[in-house]
Amino acid sequence: MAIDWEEFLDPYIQTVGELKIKLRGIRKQFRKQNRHSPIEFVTGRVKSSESILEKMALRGIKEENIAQDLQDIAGLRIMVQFVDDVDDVLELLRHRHDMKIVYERDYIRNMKASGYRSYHVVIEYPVDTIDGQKTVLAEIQIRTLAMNFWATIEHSLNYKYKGEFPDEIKKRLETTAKIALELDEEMRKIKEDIQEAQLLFDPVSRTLNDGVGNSDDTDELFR
Ligand code: 0O2
Ligand code: 0O2
Repeated sequence: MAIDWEEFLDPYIQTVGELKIKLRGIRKQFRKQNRHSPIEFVTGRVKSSESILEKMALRGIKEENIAQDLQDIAGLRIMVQFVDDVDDVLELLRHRHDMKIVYERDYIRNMKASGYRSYHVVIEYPVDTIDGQKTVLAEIQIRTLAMNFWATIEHSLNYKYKGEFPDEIKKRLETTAKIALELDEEMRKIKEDIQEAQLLFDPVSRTLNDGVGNSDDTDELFR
């Protein structure tokens, strides 16, 4: 029996649309309060029927099992500035009442052999349709800008090589993954050092700034 793709994908399209608005809304709320947002930006996509069929064939997934076995038909990506922000985003997601986390895959602490790093959560998300409520699975990938930079480029190169990188390229990609990891670590340290310095000097600078009118130039990152 052929799948009616439009009917099948509709709830996923709705899910991605709703989640993009909700997750971008979190960023807006932080910004309004002049607080550092753990979310930098959000993207989302629905897997195409061609990619679904390809993955089904690759993994031997039967038609009746796609909704359960293919967890990233609805895919959201949350980009963050610092590695620590990943935990803050996870906390935010865990406390929400409109979704339920069902799986977590931590490829940040457990980097993939390719060099890929990201934190994946699979959620159950209920969508209201005119035919009633339907719960679908969606995958949210949480990653820093450096992880995203690496994964985006590796993914596009992968496409060219159809997943079969020559050994030399594989090695160089592993090296760049290590550089991205070091970049994240160095950025984390810089942030910590600046925060520490601010804690030490802030009372004085505030006193100095009093009446001068420039006491409000602290970056939102450190509020
Ligand atoms: P703005 O004003 O750019 O912040 P849509 O749902 O129509 O808004 P669409 O077409 O589905 O977006 O695209 P997608 O791929 O889901 O998301 C694109 C959003 O991610 C856009 O933001 C891009 O600006 C943002 N984006 C993509 N790459 C980067 C990046 O490297 N840095 C930053 N800061 N943002 C990026 P918006 O929400 O459309 O609005
Ligand atoms: P897309 O939509 O093109 O990104 P598997 O799919 O076999 O790797 P699993 O358990 O289904 O494994 O899912 P997993 O590993 O939690 O997440 C798979 C998704 O993570 C991939 O989606 C990629 O988006 C991302 N990913 C995983 N490994 C890599 C990697 O080595 N490089 C890059 N760039 N991304 C990776 P898809 O299905 O490949 O499709």
